[in-house]
Amino acid sequence: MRLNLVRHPESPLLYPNPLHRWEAQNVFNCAVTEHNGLFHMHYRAQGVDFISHIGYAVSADGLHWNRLEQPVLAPHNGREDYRGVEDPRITLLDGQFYMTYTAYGDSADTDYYPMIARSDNLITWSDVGPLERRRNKDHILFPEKINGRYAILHRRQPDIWIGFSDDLIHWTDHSIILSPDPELEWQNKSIGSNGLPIKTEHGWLLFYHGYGQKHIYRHSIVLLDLNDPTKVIHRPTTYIIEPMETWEIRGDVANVVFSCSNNVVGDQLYFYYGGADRMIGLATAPFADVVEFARRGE
Ligand code: BMA
Repeated sequence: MRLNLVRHPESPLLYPNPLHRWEAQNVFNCAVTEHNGLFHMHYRAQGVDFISHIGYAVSADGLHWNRLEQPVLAPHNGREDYRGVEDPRITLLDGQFYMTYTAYGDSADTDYYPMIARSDNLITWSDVGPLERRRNKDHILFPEKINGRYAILHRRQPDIWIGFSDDLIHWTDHSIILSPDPELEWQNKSIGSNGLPIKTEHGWLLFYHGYGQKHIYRHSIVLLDLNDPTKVIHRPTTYIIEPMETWEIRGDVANVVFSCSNNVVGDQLYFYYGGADRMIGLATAPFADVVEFARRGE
């Protein structure tokens, strides 16, 4: 069995806004959080200076969005002044919202850091700290503790790692859970996690992206053990979405679909993604098919 996500007819949903300097050039990789009957979107945006900010939009249906005039997260740590803050992913954990984002500096030794921030209201954020002080990104917190400890997925290139913590500040016991499959041309150079892992009775559904020599970003799913997510239960070899539309093939970075958000909305999967690092799109699939693919897909 294979799975092909279907583009929503109203997609792309969000475009750059030339009236706002900070989001005039590109709006792309976003996290969508469904909470108290509303959809909240945090998205990466770039202005003509290409410094990334995190913007916020709200929606009643997950399709039509109203944005704030100002970003909710701007470079604020000195080291991010060069490239900014990127790729938000959001987890509701212990009654608070956590945003994991990439802080992109310019010096060769720091380059980019994996950051964690906290919020009560999804608008004002304060930093908890970096997951670690080394090149790392594509990090996302699990929505609950696992065996009494916080758990986080992250990416020390080219692999997907997991780490654990008692306090969200000190992270230990890091190990690789998934490496690029050398047999699969579409992902044999690098892989990384997408959005929040989804808990099912069969295990954690982890959406991940990968690319090969041609640098085309594609996505698939892997099923992880519920109590021990270092264990892979099933790993289909096919992908579920690849760049096809003009705005996914041509944009700021060619041939990219990149997701930080995989939501279950009713009985559907809502897979929000950036197209060619320029616009925001949505693809869907019946969630039952997604689970079946994760369990037994080719
Ligand atoms: C990754 C991240 C994403 C981006 C992708 C494709 O490394 O920087 O934000 O969408 O590259 O350019």
